[in-house]
Amino acid sequence: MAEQQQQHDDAGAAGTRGTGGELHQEVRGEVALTTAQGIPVSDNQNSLRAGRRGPTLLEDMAMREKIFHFDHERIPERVVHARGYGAHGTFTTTESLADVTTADIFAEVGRETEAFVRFSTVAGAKGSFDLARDVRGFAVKLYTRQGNWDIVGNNIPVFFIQDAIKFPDLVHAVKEAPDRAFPQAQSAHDNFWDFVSWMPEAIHMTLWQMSDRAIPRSFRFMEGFGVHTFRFLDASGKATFVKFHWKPVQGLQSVVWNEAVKINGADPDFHRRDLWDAITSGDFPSWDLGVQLFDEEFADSFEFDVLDATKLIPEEQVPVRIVGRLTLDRVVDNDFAETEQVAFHTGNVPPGIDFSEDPLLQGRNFSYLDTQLSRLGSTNFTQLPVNAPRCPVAHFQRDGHMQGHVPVGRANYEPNGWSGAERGPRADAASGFTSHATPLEGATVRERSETFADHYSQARQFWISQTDVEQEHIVNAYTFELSKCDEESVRERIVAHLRNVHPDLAQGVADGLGMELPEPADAALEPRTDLPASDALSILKNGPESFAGRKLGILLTKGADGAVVAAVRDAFTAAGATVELIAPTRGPITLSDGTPVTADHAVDGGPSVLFDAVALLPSADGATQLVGRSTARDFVADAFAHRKFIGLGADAGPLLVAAGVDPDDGVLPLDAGAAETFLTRCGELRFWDRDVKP
Ligand code: HDD
Repeated sequence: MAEQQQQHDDAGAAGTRGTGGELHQEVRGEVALTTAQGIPVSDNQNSLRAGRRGPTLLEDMAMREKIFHFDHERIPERVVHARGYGAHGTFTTTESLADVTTADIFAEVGRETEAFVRFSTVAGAKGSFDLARDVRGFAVKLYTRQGNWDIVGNNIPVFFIQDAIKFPDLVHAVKEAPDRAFPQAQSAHDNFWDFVSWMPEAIHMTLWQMSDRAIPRSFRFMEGFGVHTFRFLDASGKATFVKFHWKPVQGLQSVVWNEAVKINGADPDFHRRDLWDAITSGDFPSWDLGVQLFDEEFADSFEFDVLDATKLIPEEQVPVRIVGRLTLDRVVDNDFAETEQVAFHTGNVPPGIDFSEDPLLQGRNFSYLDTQLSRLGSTNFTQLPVNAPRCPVAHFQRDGHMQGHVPVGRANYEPNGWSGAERGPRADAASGFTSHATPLEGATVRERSETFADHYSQARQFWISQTDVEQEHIVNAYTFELSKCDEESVRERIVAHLRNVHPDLAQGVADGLGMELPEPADAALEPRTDLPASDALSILKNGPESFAGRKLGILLTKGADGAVVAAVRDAFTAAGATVELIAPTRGPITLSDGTPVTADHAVDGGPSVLFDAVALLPSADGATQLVGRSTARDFVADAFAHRKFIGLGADAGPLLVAAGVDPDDGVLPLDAGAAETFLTRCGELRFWDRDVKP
């Protein structure tokens, strides 16, 4: 059977993997089309009918089976994180953690563990656009030798709420309103901000959400966080608290809001296309796994409760220790089979890792397993190839819809008196999963510890850790979102909370909205003003060191200087960047030196928002031609407004003038000799000193 399966898999692109089928049938050297029952099909164009112009016959089982299957192709989308994109990879352990955990994955340096990652937005439907202002999901499945370990995280290290009982309210509030069914994939509406205004614990997270973290340039350029405090357990059962971080080797990068809005129109699949292109071109993205380890003593002395998911532990207080690297190197074969059917669960932890009492995590541990039944329709979803552990599985769970295993033997219960193969598996206290022996006390209550009561101090810490540009973006984002709220009282209540965060933030937003500053909101605990800034919280302080992995767009025309185009292309490509050409049409054109080139985009379909930097290299005639096209003028004006570096060819001047651009130090003259200098400047990604308001 195993051999037959292998042959089956080898059948090629037209084949299917992992269905347990037999050898494909062949016809004239090609794979024969069959029904799902394996019956060869003679005609896939015409249904069986009574006479050439007569009605179709019920007897046409091939047609009925085909349409039956099609009618049921869709499954319910995820109730949150519906829009996502997945890829395969490998996690390599670079530092042993054998001193603090028995988890096999950290037992020795060099251990490789297969991985699957799904990135997502939270609020939008499966078909929504990629650059919504939203939190990004960062869910990692590690197929360890002791079973699957899922780190179901986000690209933001804190969460909106402290208790899972509020999750349905949060999600209802952010999704489209139930009566009108809009707005889609965004938080800029009354319901969301109304909810937040009654939930001061959410304010810290909204600072992150209104920062550029919520409009990442790519999945490749964002961090991931496990959010909660977990426990590592050593062989003696001793616990060490741990928080998980994924740090992109590519550095952090976001787009600006005006750009995000335009990208959503120009390429709604911007993020998934980026990941697909990077992996298929061999530019494999990597993240370092970091752990913050701390003990009870630290937890007791820390200013906030380590069980409160609306708080983080600054890296300056507990450094992030890098212990492994995750590299994504394979796109999926099939989006539905893998990315849509992958099922993550915070409860999936191998021996050596355990939960904390974080009330958000505790609720999640119920929700994830539960939701898979609605979504995947059977308790047997663990048998799907993307979900199946790579280590042996042996249990007495039996039957259920779509049971794909054929258990042998008599025993389906334990203990039993059978022997040998009949006996079945047994639990083992020494090697099996154990839970931390946490001393617990107290009566049953519906109360929150007062250690969860400070809702503003870390929000302020986040604010003061940002650069001026980042603060400006946060003010603009709150202003934009609240300006979409029709209810004046909602705007007032939010600004009242912001007064407890920082006066500059509150004033900036109030000015942007054209309103008087309201009184500060009542605070359960007086906000602290003594927390120091933390550089790790800023994107711009943690940017990349080069233009590698980024994309340059060259706007050119027939007769463009071939030597300059070649020099720029060579320099950027050698530095690990991608170069794409934009021309008036996609058809082949000839450069000044006779080189034929084919554009990757026609100018109407390749706006500058798709690129990290642009070069304007038209011929003199071409520049005159482009001046007359609004899309070419927008190309230049947007690149300038989004503070991108612009390489200016000798004949491109008229284009700048037509776009209304007054060149500054971020607009660099570009000839063949200047390609390297231009590349180095582009490594800064944006010319933030540019004085523009998009
Ligand atoms: Fe959740 C999906 C991350 C709180 C209930 N969540 C989901 C996904 C991610 C997160 C990345 C997508 C997984 C995938 O790609 O398939 N969720 C988080 C984080 C949270 C969080 C970082 C807070 C720290 N979630 C949270 C709570 C609950 C849920 C408090 C419920 C009480 N989340 C779900 C869910 C989903 C889900 C309903 C939808 C689809 C799925 O699980 O498989 O169970």
